[in-house]
Amino acid sequence: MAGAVLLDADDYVKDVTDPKKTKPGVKAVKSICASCDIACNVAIEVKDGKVERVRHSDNPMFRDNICMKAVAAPSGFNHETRITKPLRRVGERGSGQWEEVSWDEAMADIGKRLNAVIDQYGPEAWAVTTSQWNTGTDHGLGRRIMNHVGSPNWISGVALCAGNTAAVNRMTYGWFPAADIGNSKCIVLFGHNPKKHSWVPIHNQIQRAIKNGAKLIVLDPRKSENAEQADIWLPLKAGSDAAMCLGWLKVIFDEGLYDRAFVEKWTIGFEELRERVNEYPLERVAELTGCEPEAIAEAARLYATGGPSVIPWTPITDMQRNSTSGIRLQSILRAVCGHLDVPGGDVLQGFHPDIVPESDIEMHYKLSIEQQDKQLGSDKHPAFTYRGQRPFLEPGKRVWGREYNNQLTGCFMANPTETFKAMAGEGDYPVKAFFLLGNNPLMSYANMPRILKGMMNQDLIVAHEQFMTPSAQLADYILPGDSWFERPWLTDSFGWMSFYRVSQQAVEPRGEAKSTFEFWRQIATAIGRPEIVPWATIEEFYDYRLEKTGMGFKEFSEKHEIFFTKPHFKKFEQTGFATPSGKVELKSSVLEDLGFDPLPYFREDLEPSEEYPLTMFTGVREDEYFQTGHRHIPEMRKRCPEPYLFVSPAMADKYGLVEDEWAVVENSLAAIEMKVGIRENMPDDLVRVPHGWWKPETETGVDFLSSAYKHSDAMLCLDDEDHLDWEQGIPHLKGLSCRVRMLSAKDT
Ligand SMILES: Nc1nc2c(c(=O)[nH]1)N[C@H]1C(S)=C(S)[C@@H](COP(=O)(O)OP(=O)(O)OC[C@H]3O[C@@H](n4cnc5c(=O)[nH]c(N)nc54)[C@H](O)[C@@H]3O)O[C@H]1N2
Ligand SMILES: Nc1nc2c(c(=O)[nH]1)N[C@H]1C(S)=C(S)[C@@H](COP(=O)(O)OP(=O)(O)OC[C@H]3O[C@@H](n4cnc5c(=O)[nH]c(N)nc54)[C@H](O)[C@@H]3O)O[C@H]1N2
Ligand code: SF4
Ligand SMILES: [Mo]
Repeated sequence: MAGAVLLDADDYVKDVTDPKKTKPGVKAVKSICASCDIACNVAIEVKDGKVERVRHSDNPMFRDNICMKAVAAPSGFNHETRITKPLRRVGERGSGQWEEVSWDEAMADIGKRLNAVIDQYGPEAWAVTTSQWNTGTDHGLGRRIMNHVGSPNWISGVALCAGNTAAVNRMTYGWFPAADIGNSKCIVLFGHNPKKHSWVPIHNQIQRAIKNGAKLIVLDPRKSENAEQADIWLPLKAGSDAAMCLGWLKVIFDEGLYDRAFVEKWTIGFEELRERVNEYPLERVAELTGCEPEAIAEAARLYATGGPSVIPWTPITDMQRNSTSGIRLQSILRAVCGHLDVPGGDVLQGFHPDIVPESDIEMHYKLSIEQQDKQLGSDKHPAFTYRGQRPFLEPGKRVWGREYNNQLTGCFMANPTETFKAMAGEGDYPVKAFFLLGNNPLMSYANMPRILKGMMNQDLIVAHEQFMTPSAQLADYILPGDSWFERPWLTDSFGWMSFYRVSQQAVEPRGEAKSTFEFWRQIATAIGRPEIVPWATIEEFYDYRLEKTGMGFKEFSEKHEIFFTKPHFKKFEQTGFATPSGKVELKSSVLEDLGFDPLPYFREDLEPSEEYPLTMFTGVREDEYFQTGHRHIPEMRKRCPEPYLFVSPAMADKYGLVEDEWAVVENSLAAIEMKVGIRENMPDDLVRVPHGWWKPETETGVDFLSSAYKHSDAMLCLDDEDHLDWEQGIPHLKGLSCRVRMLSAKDT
């Protein structure tokens, strides 16, 4: 880590906010940062084909949206450890030894071996994991090829983050709404904690709304940065969000604070919901959540009457064993309080009328129903699979103009746990070929030991990556991925909102790095199906998508930084909702038909045991890193060199935990090592475990995995049925039992 300067976090962005500081001879290129998944518009300054610096956008609309990760990005992408040539495994899987090959050689072999797996086991034996946003240019092309070939087994980190929220929101009102934070009068954050260096645009929107008089309600067991600023802070128990929502509804119904006219005209199942909610009197909710009844009631009243209010999307309820109920309850609150599709509320945006969306590029209709039904997880946990989302095809067409509306890419996914079981030989059928693009799957789902077993059991693993991640270390081929400096980009806001933004290519790719667009184009050719991706270049592909605007990509990207139509509210008054009934389904017909409780409920939380008396959650993102990435960047690593667990002073006293010393966190699955951070704002019964730690500077190969065994939270994340949400089958990361002790000499 030599040479890195330790700056105050804000110093990184202070210097880059003044465009006058652009040096002579330097060209500023319009770009979108993809160093995390919120995609800020920024500018890249280029001289002699090299990136000089990343600074804020010239457009005043985006001026404040930049964080230190963007400023440090050149250091990250120019790093000596970046993979710049295709690599082929030498020796056994996970040997850690590689030889350089050409793209052509790699593709020829990959195509042959993928076809062999498909011939022997069927197309469903090919699974892909990706995270659309990191790679930017995937644009649904992976899905398109899989749909043509016949595999439904696509998974992504969005199963634990926003993709699943989209799928579950559809069960209530047919589309996942986006919060109009800027015009809102009351903002409710369920744990979600955007900061100056963590999703800065959302942080800025919240700050502006507060300046304009909006109230802030924060639900968080820890006094987070947003909780500090809140008008009401509810320090609820980890994992109890759904119980809290039931309590809010109880107050709102009992006190008549809901929008009666909307409920009568636009909802079904109100009486049944009301009966269910009556099972949750405030005393019970207070016990389940650990919050004061009066504070719960006060927050509920403010949300219902202080509007227009928003409940912005939060990943916190995406990762709980009550996730489906939690997400459904948030959607029900929006609807019954009249905050749905109104200015300052949660808005159903739909598609942009003039641009071909990724939902169309994916061509899901090409995948036969027979193959769709083989999707792993469909039977046990169908909520976001083809089976669970099929009832929305006809309503989607009626309201939004197309059958397959793949919002946040989360509406037609296989279940990750079931996919890893199939890879490990523990499923209904084998998965034998696994592709990973811009995702570090070993560490970004639950139960890393089983993911490892599954990966070691593959005939073919192909990684499209920038760095030698623990997952890439297990591949047969690693193909070098380009960076967001090195490609143009047309983003469609995750297929969630109707606006598009553009990024221009600033510099040439390093070495032989290529985009995911190019990766998929070459894969289609390698398997003998070039017609599936008929565009020769990404610009040509964008030209096709933009045809209706009358502009090619070049002109479009020069003219526009953001492209949208005028917002239009209460569209449901013309079209109804995109649910089977056309109404807001407080009682979900789809969940009922799938054999689940159609009403939201609270499955009481897991009790800590004598052996594992503490409760932990994974989360509180570090400002310096995005997810499992960036630990190689010296400037960032110097600021945050080691993984830290957080405990309260009382917990530290009780268990003899010493600040800045190494401790062990363990549960029934594994034990990992973290340094101890004693934090006044932690409650006395809760441990914070950070996500995504490995050390790129340490030894590679399956025996070491660059210290991922030692530090990855995924080692501790359980995925037995007790720890999975019933409807979706996603794991409980907010309220796991564990114990903590100091690391002793015998551990090392
Ligand atoms: N156990 C556990 N799992 C989790 C979470 C958790 O807290 N705990 N959090 C969940 C959440 S909130 C999310 S959003 C997901 C995130 O899941 P992902 O967004 O998939 O994040 P990572 O798994 O860190 O994988 C990112 C990888 O992409 C690579 N990469 C970055 N940019 C590019 C690019 O342009 N091209 C290519 N080819 N590669 C690129 C990086 O080097 C990195 O290795 O994970 C979820 N999974
Ligand atoms: N710098 C940086 N910024 C990022 C990311 C990053 O990796 N680095 N990742 C991005 C991504 S993909 C995501 S999803 C977001 C995640 O970021 P956030 O949505 O802000 O989530 P976290 O930081 O994991 O945790 C937020 C809060 O949840 C609280 N919490 C823990 N358990 C519970 C619970 O059961 N209920 C409730 N209500 N609260 C709970 C914690 O105390 C914590 O204060 O950040 C994004 N921004
Ligand atoms: S918050 Fe930071 S890392 Fe994320 S997109 Fe914006 S500038 Fe990039
Ligand atoms: Mo996320």
